[in-house]
Amino acid sequence: MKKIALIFGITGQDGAYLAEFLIKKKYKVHGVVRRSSSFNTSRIDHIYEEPYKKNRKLILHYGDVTDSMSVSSLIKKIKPDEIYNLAAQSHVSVSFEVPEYTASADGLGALRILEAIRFHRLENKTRFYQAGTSEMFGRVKEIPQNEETPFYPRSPYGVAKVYAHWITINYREAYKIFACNGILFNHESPIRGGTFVTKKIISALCRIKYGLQKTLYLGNLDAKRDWGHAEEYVEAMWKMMQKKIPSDYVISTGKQYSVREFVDYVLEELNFSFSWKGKKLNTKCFDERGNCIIACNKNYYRPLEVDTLLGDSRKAYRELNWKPKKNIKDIVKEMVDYELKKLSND
Ligand code: NAP
Ligand code: F7E
Repeated sequence: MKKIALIFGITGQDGAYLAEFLIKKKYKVHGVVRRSSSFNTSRIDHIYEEPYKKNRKLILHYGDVTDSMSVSSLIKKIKPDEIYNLAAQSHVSVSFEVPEYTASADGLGALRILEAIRFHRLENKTRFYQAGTSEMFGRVKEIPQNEETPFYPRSPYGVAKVYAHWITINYREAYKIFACNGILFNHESPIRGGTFVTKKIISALCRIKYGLQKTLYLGNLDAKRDWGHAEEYVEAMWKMMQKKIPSDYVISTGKQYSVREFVDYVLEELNFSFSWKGKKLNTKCFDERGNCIIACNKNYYRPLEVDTLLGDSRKAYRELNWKPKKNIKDIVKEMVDYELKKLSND
């Protein structure tokens, strides 16, 4: 019998990689897609199968984690072996603008799924993965951060995810559901959303290189992040779900770089000669002809910042035999190559 997985958030970066990964592992994958007036399935179009096809490996359903009825009826109908809750309003900055929606989708979304598992008496069948985040550490209490580090979230996004984290543990302890939290640090890829800083930097600098754009505007260049590769991180999610006993795991590389250092790597990859001038909001970067190619703008600063994140994934290494393989330069190169190829095809 094939295992059945249900992915909430299948159209996102991680959802797409996870669906591909599970299909390769011979799962039957069900995915939940939000109805949208424009197409939102570009990341999974290559694995999409028409509904009239028999024995499909991938089946899509409309639904939304803010809508209990759709969550509950899908879980009742599909009776999955594994549920991955990747659905979220995942942009930290946007969460300050839509805090209530973020709380409902990112916080209560997890509860709605867990409650459906319990209500339909699937506690002994259905395993649950919650997409937790390093943003829960926020104003960090220790460096590096591990599974024991206390949370201090700094955004409505982080706060909502802390709720989801604890409700997952609560349902694990109260109802013995196999439920685990992945506490994932930033992870990127060529299919990363365009408004996250890595993809924004790479798309803009590639366009600047080819004379299609003049300047890239950014916010806080001093923030430090621990960046890994999304494809490797979805494997860690799956590994957590195969354990005998459910637990929570930090997934990270253990290396951190500032946003400015990330920019440097991209400029080097694109063979720019460049020089930085100024400080904080007045920081600018110039190319060899004296053109200002990067400037800061206060609109891209957040009401509160998470200054530094650095993960300690020794537990994942020990218990899951999981370790990241790609480093920051590999990630930058892969994303730059993808972007340049896209530009040359446009
Ligand atoms: P993403 O690209 O923004 O994808 C989010 C997914 O959630 C999309 O499929 C989105 O659908 C869906 N979604 C949003 N609101 C929904 C709702 N109300 N109901 C159902 N689906 C909804 O995010 P990602 O980078 O793949 O991240 C996956 C998960 O991991 C998220 O929960 C994120 O918060 C968490 N996380 C990400 C990182 C990271 O660095 N990438 C790190 C830690 C944790 P649409 O395509 O229609 O928008
Ligand atoms: O920002 C700074 C910004 O939006 C990274 C999500 O996947 O990872 C992600 O959240 C840093 C921040 O990611 C710009 O202030 C400077 O310090 O790429 P980001 P994030 O906020 O770390 C975590 C783990 C998640 O869980 C989230 O879902 O870069 N920054 N200038 C900027 N950030 C953006 N977006 N745009 C700028 O212009």
